[in-house]
Amino acid sequence: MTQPDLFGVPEFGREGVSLLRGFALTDAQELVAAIEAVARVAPFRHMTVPGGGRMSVGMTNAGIGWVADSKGYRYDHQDPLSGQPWPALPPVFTHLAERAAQAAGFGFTPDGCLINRYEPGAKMGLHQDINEGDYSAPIVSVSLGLPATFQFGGLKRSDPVEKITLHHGDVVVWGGPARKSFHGVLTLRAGHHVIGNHRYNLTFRKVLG
Ligand code: MD6
Ligand code: FE
Repeated sequence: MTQPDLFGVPEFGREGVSLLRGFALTDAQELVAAIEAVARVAPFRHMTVPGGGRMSVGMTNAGIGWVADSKGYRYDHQDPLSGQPWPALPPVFTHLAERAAQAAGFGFTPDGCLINRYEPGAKMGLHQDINEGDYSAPIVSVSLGLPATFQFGGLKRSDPVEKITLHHGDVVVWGGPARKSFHGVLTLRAGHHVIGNHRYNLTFRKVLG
């Protein structure tokens, strides 16, 4: 069932963040098929971060891609595994991201999408998304599959965090004063879901200013 936009209601009233419950539900099957098509060309991989750790979340990209390696974090047109350009943004991705941004009051066309795959046990530590060229653009985040606990903090790592469960089909649009907030995902708990027993997250960005 599609639920209404909950922006501004007590469940989640943070300025600059809109939680669109179920916004991607009607497109979910097509989105998953598109993710799997991207992953046949550019497989999910566990990137190594500059400190030497291996990320527990599997990642791939469409459009301009986010890459981590021992030298740092950056955006790149090419997949370092293949030396080929990342697969193009599937039209179903772009269209959904544009509609979600519009529903949240932003004009936005993404040029890149980081695709995260969480198996049970995977997590993402608190971080800021600060490698993009255009901070006036929001980030549109789509959750598919198993539910996860998302943590929203403030502009400092030490600021208190608020937790919210993101379910299959939920979309978060995140911009303006919230754009550089710390955030993360708690360890994914095992469960069963019709799309597979994992979670996908799509984060759409405007990388080029
Ligand atoms: C995730 N999301 O939900 C990871 N970043 O799996 C993010 O890191 C994220 O959801 C910026 C804005 C929205 C997000
Ligand atoms: Fe992020």
